[in-house]
Amino acid sequence: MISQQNKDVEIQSLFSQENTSDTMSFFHRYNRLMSYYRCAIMEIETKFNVLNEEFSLRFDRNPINSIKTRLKKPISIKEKLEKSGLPVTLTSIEENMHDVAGVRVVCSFEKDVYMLANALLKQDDIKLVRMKDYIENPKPNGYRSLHLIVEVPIFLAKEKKIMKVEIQLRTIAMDSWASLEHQLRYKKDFEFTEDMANELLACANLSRDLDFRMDELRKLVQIDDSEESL
Ligand code: 0O2
Repeated sequence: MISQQNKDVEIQSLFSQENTSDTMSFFHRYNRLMSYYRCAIMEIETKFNVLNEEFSLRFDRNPINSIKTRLKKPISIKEKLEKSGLPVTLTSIEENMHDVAGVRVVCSFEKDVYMLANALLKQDDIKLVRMKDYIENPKPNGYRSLHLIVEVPIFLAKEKKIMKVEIQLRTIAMDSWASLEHQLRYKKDFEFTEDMANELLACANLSRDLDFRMDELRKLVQIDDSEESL
């Protein structure tokens, strides 16, 4: 088990560009920033849980299968900033990074992905920074998901902070494909071959067909649970 002290030393070495003459102050500021991101994750997760609850009450079904959240690890933050040639400092994290706080919403149907995204974006405290629709335009490797970068306010005792959160919305089929692809691509001591990439692309096409056919089934039993009727 890594002690808090070891963790602090590790973080300090990662952020060596930061003026760390006042070590305590640095850790305090780093932990405070991460705590703000955790609060932003909680805000977004609650918003999706509220939408799920409302939908469940009105239409007797849950559009959300699961919600996963994560805070980006210090080493991944450093690597991403360095890759973009940006300073590895706390100010730089706040100004340049938009995926320190991540929320992944897994839905039963493709239609629910868009319904939930639209319902969230209509909320007057949410500001859309960027949207990437990899469902409409899948990546060449077959990856599909709807990505949103949003700003959400968090209310502290004496101030309001606006924090960025990356939200990924996808179906169960898209999620299982992405999870398998991620495992294969990052597996150590293992060559990711062209054949495997081709097979993954074929699986992505199958998963798209599966989503389409599941949606046809949904339509057969569908009560009117379109977004407009909410
Ligand atoms: P992690 O650990 O999941 O956070 P940007 O974030 O804007 O600098 P980019 O590539 O424009 O970089 O962002 P994009 O396209 O919105 O994708 C960001 C995240 O989407 C990735 O985060 C992955 O989680 C996921 N993703 C994107 N493409 C793929 C893919 O081909 N396969 C899988 N499995 N996931 C993908 P990170 O930072 O890679 O990692």
